Amino acid sequence: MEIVKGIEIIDLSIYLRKYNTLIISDTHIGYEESLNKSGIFIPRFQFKEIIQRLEGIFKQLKATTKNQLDKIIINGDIKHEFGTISEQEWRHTLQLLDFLSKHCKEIILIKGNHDKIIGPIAEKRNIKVVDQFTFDTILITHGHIVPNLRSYKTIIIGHEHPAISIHDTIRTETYKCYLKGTYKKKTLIVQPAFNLVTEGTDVSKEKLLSPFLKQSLKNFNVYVVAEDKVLDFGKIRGLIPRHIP
Ligand SMILES: [Mn+2]
Repeated sequence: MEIVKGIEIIDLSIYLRKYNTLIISDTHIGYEESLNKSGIFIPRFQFKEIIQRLEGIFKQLKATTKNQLDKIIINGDIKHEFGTISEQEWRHTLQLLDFLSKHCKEIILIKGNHDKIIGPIAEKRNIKVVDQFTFDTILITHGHIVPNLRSYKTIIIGHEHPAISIHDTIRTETYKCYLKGTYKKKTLIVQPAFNLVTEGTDVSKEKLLSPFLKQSLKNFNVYVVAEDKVLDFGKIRGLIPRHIP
């Protein structure tokens, strides 16, 4: 689904057709291990599911593009732990990078707030780590800080892990979602996390983290990712009028 001219959503990834580039964000590899360490016992299934989900995306891409991707950009927080690199993080992060490198010419890692010590992993595979990446008027940055926005027209961030609860008469379900709105008159796109352990932060209820989102979201558009479909749910304000300031 194209949400801005030239910017398409494929499941949990963004595809920039003109630049033949795929963007994913916030895989948070090692998240389960860190939950385990704090006494929360959940099985470690995430890595396998991330790979399966990516395989589905590459399959969808192949249907419309002939060539291999030029770039895959990971827009921050590829791994979870702040201060250390755990054994699982080392192993799975390298395996993920190796898997992605089979599908593109170049991988770019954008630094997230969890990526204080991503250097050693990136060096092992000769991968560039940058604070942000740009294509002409598009700025791609993690979203925990607002950099110099110059004359960019479109900003793509992750970091927030947006999700939204949908109510029907019987129950409430939470889905990962994209948000599209504005920030300082620029188009702002917030990408859901590729972390498959949790859906993320319910943007209609919870306090948001990103300085880009310290504003009213009522006019933001919501695109819900439900299984393998992306659905346009219109404006947040129409979805859950009582919760939005
Ligand atoms: Mn983050």
